[in-house]
Amino acid sequence: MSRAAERLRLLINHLDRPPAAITPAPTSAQASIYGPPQRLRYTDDTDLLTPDQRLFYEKNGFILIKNLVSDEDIDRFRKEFERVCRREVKIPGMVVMRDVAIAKSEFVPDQKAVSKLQDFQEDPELFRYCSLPEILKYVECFTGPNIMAMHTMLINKPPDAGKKTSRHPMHQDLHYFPFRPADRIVCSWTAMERVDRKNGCLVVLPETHTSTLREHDYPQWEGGVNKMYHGVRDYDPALPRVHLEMEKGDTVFFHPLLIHGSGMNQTKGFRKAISCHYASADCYYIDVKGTMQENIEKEVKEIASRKYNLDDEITFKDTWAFKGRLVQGERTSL
Ligand SMILES: O=C(O)CCC(=O)C(=O)O
Repeated sequence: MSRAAERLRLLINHLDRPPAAITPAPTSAQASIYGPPQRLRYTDDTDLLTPDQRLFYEKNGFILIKNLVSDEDIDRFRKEFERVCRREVKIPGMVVMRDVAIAKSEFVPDQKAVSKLQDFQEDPELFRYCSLPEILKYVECFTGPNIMAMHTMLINKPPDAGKKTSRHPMHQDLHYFPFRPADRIVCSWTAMERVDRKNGCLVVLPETHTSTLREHDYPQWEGGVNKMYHGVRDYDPALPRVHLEMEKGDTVFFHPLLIHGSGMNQTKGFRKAISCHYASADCYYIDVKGTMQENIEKEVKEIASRKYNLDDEITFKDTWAFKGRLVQGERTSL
């Protein structure tokens, strides 16, 4: 057993112990409650995460790793983003999203600001992010060794024009995914500059990854809401929240059921982050017909059919199978 695994075993044994109190000697039924340590559900032992880090993720549904991606790589991603905005490169399949309210772009004047690039799997420079060994070694702790990059984004949160449209409603990423099991999916999100409450850092509700998928829809926001930005219909606003303030290169890994979102960008700068959702290649597709995910299925199919001129032939599963890319191991299922 590795040193980390041994320490974890000791920690779990410690946590599993009954509270220190004078109790009668356990009966055989009670003794079984305090039997062998529970298997950890959300993380694997790959000798990378320390026992404390594993327990933190198991309990909270996220973990922040400082200084994981180099400045040099981030500067290269930024340059490629600028090239896309200036239309110097055209990437097949990439979706360039524009903010509903901001009518001035960073790199192309007199245009709506690019708020997000989605599906950059055909852009070799941006897709390098998804194959970075320093990211994949963490991803493997959650997905296991066969890893698919399923969903890629570069988020460029624009300065808010006063309508609060730069906010991202609180949501669970699993709402968008027709594959399971959820515990073998993880998101990596890397800050491309300092992110804090002023420019709209990520906000997470710890421990919500242990609950189930909730109903999502467009929030009723007065100033409007960006396309595909669905939010959880009802969650307890009193739940504790953590604002993830991060420096350039810091990376957070989080579970797809963790409720999260991001606040308004109250600065004049565009807040940038790059992100990928990974899934174990051993995951399987599900049919979302008749489930709460039907609304997102309908929207995605409409967009894909329009984009590829395919009428109704394309399925929700097709849209995912088409953009998923193997980044480690074997493409066993997805
Ligand atoms: O970067 C952000 O502001 C939030 C991104 C996010 O949660 C998402 O796109 O699902």
